[in-house]
Amino acid sequence: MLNNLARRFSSRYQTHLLINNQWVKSSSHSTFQTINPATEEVIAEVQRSNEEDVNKAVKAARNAFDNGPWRRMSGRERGALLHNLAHLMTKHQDDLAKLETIDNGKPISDSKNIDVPLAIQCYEYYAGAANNIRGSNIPITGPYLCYTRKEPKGVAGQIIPWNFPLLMQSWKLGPALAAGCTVILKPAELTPLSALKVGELIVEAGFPEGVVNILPGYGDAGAAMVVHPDIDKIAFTGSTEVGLEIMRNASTGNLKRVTLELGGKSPNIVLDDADMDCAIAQAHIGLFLNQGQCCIAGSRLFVQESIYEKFLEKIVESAKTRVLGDPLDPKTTQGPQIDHVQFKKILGYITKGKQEGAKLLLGGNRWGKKGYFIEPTIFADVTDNMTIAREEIFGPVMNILKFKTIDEVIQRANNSQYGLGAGVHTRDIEKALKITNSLRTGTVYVNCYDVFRENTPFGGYKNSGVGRELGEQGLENYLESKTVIVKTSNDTL
Ligand code: TXE
Repeated sequence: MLNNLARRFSSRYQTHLLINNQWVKSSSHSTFQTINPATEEVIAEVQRSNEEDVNKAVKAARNAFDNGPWRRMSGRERGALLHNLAHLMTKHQDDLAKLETIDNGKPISDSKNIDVPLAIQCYEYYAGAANNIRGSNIPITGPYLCYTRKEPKGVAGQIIPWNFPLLMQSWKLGPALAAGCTVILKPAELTPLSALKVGELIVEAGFPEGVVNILPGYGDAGAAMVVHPDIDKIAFTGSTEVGLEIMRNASTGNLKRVTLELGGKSPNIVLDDADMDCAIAQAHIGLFLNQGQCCIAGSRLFVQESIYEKFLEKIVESAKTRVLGDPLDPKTTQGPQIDHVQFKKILGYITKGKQEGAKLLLGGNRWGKKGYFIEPTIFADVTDNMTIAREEIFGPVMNILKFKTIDEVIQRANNSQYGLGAGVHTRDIEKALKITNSLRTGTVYVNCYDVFRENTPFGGYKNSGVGRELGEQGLENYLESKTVIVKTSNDTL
């Protein structure tokens, strides 16, 4: 039985599976609840996909790829559909931002100014890129014409997380559709709502049947996609643990192409010659953005010895200015954590930090009585071997470590299983470049942090992932290269 809120919700928004451009119930007819993390209330009952639904969606996507009109569309025509989608998302931007905020808990000002516009820009970028896919002409020895064609990989299975639901959907769908693949996308069970709203807009934009299929559900549906022999490519963003499992299982049944974007423990390094106010502002964004639920969060903040005490004083003052509260209030800058599981996990890390001897300078507790809010928390005197310096906390918990020399900080920064991002703050370009070139991470920010652009590759070294998303490299993930050699007559030589 639906409660009143959920009933009202489902009269306005989709809560079903999208297969072949039809909104359908799950095969098992089972549902799951999605919760507003600020109020702990049920927002909606959503249909829960299982393996049978995955089979149906793959069949639709396979048929659309092999036989449908999609296959014969030009890049310009695919791009036009992506433009339609971007346009419809712009028209519905307020609704999308609100859905994102109630389902995920992120402040409405972030949903409006970060998530929604970046997602739209991603679709716009790939709308243009669709008409710019090309192979090359290769002069070879002998009477031959040789060229390469770039062709879509086929059916793509895409599994996304809950921290940036709309944005992660655009990073996955944009390049896949530009390339000409068909897609089965599984949003995270904690945040299915904005993905389903985009599904409505995809149908309205005019994408042919079976090109985009959306399966709300849990990890079991994702796991069924990973082993399905008719899926050609898997793209996943989520935990390193599940990423490793996907890598192991993706060759069951067929040899899937795999891209993974996983966890991190990114070092953010502040040298003693940095503009301190700027470094503090960037370190603040780098850690507290999205309640600390960012894969690239600068969660190991290394500060050079001679400015250490002053830096601590100032960054604590800055963290005190965070405004916790109702995420729908435009003044709020920090919302709740995504759910009870993450909330408890983060509080567990805070306890560990205290037990292992880190110095708690700020916060450390639950905030309020309802919702999964955690106070902005700052630990100083963190050492490399502490649990909070090694494991991904994924919450508003800043860990500050002291260092003396550049060589020392490079070695310590690289001493991690992860390699997603890093930051360097200094006025000295030589030092900035030395550190940048020595770090084994997919992105390095110099005197900034958390700058995301649709045309800029994003991804990790080491256990932070495989491959790069966004930009041209993101598109390549969905393309195969075919070499064509045509015999010509000797006269053409
Ligand atoms: O991730 P999961 P969770 C990290 C972060 C967080 C931790 C756990 O540290 O605390 O992961 O989060 C689907 N086969 N990140 O448990 O389980 C799942 O349904 C296929 C970092 O939420 O990895 C969801 O759609 N799919 C990260 C997606 O995987 C499976 C963002 C992510 O869920 C599956 C999120 C399986 N066996 C968490 N099991 C980032 N890189 O930004 C689950 N899923």
